[in-house]
Amino acid sequence: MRLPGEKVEEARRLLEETRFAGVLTGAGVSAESGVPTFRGKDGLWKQFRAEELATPEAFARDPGLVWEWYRWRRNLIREKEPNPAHRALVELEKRILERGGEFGLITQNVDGLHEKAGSRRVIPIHGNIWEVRCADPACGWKKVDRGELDPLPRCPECGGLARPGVVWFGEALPEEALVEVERILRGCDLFLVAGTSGVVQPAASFAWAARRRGAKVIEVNLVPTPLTQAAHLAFHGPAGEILPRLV
Ligand code: BV8
Ligand code: ZN
Repeated sequence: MRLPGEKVEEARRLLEETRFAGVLTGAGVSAESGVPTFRGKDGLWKQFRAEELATPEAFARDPGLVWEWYRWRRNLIREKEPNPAHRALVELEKRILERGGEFGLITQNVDGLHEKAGSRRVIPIHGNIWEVRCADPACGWKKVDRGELDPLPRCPECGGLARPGVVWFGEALPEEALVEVERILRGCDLFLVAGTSGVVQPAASFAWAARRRGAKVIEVNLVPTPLTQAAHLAFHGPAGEILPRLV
């Protein structure tokens, strides 16, 4: 059993030597900003179930209820600020790019806090809760709107229903995001997974894919997850404390 100090030293060495780092974040990275996670004890979905709300079927059945949940979440997180976990990832990106390395931050989070903290190479694979778009894909209207929304927002182009600009269960991830993810998984020599329960696919398979291609994997999460087995180094505790120590 390696002493924590040795583990920290080894993780720091990997972060200093990497030529191409990939990162995957989940709700745990935003937890210390006061953004509720999905499945933890204060989980968002405790009172709701994903199948009831974050699916096209739920929206077709009761768009008002689905919008009520997203408007509640938007109001809850609008004033939240990035925490030290987000800032450590901004610092990591800056250092790696400054020394001519490659960097990509894949996030499952839809709260926009990585961008708010200053991360540049962000790939939001599950969309953006601040984006509103036409529910009819043929229409194509969309807009980032951080304001208060109507109970049932309409598309100004075609008058149809608008929907949150996020990826629901059963929906494919954006093609351009998947292309970028593939480039990272193929090229990275280090893959850092932070604040995700490793349940949702396809994101939960990224660390395994990176490891299979020879990358070193580091996990930072409050508790062990199915991804702990994929990690060469796993740190269990708050990301807001651990990430700044590693970076
Ligand atoms: C797809 C956007 C195919 C919306 C989200 C079986 C049955 C049914 C479906 C499936 C199935 N098996 C696989 C599927 C597919 C499904 C899936 O994975 N289901 C799971 C539930 C089994 N996946 C999909 O449907 C995906 N699409 O597969 O499409 C396809 C292909 C082609 C054509 C058509 C279709 C789409 C998945 C995207 C769903 N959208 N979000 C919204 O936000 O409302 S997912 C949602 O979960 C969020 O994005 C969230 O980020 C994500 C993952 O959750 P986590 O981020 O990990 O958060 P969680 O709370 O779970 O964990 C937080 C962790 O942090 C915990 O471990 C906690 O301990 C830790 N933590 C807490 N505090 C801290 C901390 N760590 C560190 N520090 C702290 N302070
Ligand atoms: Zn429209």
